[in-house]
Formats: sequence, structure tokens, C-alpha cells
Amino acid sequence: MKIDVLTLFPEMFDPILSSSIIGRAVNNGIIQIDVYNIRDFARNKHKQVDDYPYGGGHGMILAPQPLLPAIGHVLSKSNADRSTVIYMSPQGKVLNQDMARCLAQEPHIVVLCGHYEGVDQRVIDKFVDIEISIGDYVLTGGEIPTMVLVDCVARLVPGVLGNPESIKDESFSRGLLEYPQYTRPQEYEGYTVPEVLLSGNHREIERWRLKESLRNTLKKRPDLLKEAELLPHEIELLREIQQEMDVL
Ligand code: 4F9
Repeated sequence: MKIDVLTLFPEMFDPILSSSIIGRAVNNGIIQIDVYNIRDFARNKHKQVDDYPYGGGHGMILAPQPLLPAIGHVLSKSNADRSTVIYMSPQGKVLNQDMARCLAQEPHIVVLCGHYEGVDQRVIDKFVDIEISIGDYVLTGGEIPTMVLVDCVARLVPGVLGNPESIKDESFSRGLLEYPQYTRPQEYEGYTVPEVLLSGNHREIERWRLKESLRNTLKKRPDLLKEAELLPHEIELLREIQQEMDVL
């Protein structure tokens, strides 16, 4: 997978590219991430990238020049058979694990980081395939959302994570939150580990984990349960949990 990032602050990406799991995948050649400075495509004397909004109002707008040539450049350089251009914006569809799974299948992703009051609409109309938000709040720019997207998508690319099994079990992979985890020691300042996890009975452990996963989801994110396609034995476990809650 190839990811091209277009930003006014390329240095913000140095930390994730030089360390972390994503950095390792880049160094191993499993993914390729190139960060381009939008300002390098400015053709005016002062390398200005923004201008005042037509119609008035506060703030500045990222202009078609340099954005159009910048996007055009990364698209024409790519030899992938298709490219997906993404604009990180609070107006986008809110990122979720399903979207990340889809994007992880793409050969070439271009991510545009907006700044100031936004981007000239003609750039979005001409090039942008998807607008993506990372949540209902406003940031100073699209760089942190882009890092969130890149991290979330890149870790799903085969070979990026050491153990592919770890993707299967985690929160959201099935639309449920994870079960609680414990490690040694068995007792810490009076706090103990649930007995079943020490039993060595793998069927019982599986059942306990599924039940706690359902319990966590019901308690913390009941909205997720409406979307999850539960199997009959899972609905039965939910009923048990509800009864336990009624007793308390
Ligand atoms: C982008 C916020 C995506 C949330 C970009 C200011 C943004 C954002 N998700 N806020 N520029």
C-alpha cells in the first residue's frame, strides 16, 4: 500500500514515521508513506498557499493553486491502478473500523490535510473521493486526523502487525468491546484475577470472555449492540447479564 500525505506541516509526521509500528512497516517496505509539503507547489513569489474568502468572513482558504497541482502530482506519479483521494474534515463521514478495513484494501491513498478555514470547494469537487472526520469536534488542522487515519488503516495491512490474530479479537472487530485482560501477579494488593482465567478450561474461558465482552458493550456502548449481529448463544448470554443486573 502507498499513502501520500499532502500537508503544510510535513514535520508533524516525523514522529510516526521514525518510530512506532507504522515506522517499522515503512522501513520494512510493507507500506510506503510519502509526505509532501503543499507549499512546495506554490508558484507565486511568496509561496503563499491561502487567500481571503470570496463573500467575506474571517480566516483564510487554501487556494486551488497550489492544491490542484499538488494532488495532480501525486496522482500522476502513482503507478497503482486506482487512487483514493481523502480529505480530512469535520464534514466527513465519521471514521469507523469498517471504513478502515475497506481503505486497507486500496493500493493508493492520498490524504489531504486542510488548514485555516478550509479548502477551496473546487479542489474537493475535482479530486476528493471521500471526506472523513475522526469525530464531532474541530481541530486546528487535518494533520492529527490524518495520523489517526493512517495508523488505523496501516495496521490492517497484512504484515504490519506481528500477529494477525490480534486483529480478530480486538474491540470493534465484531462490533463488541473487548473483555477485561489480566496478567501476573495473581494477587496484587488484595486485587485478584477472575478464577476462571486460571482454570485452564478453555471452553469456560471463551464463554467468560464473550460474556464479559457483551457486558462491557452493554454497560459502556449500548449503541454498538444494536448494530452487532448477535448469534443465539450470545443473545442468551445477554439475557443472563440483564438478569444479573436486575438482581443488583
Ligand atoms: C478533521 C476534525 C477531521 C475532525 C480539520 C479542523 C478535523 C479538522 N475530523 N478540524 N481541520
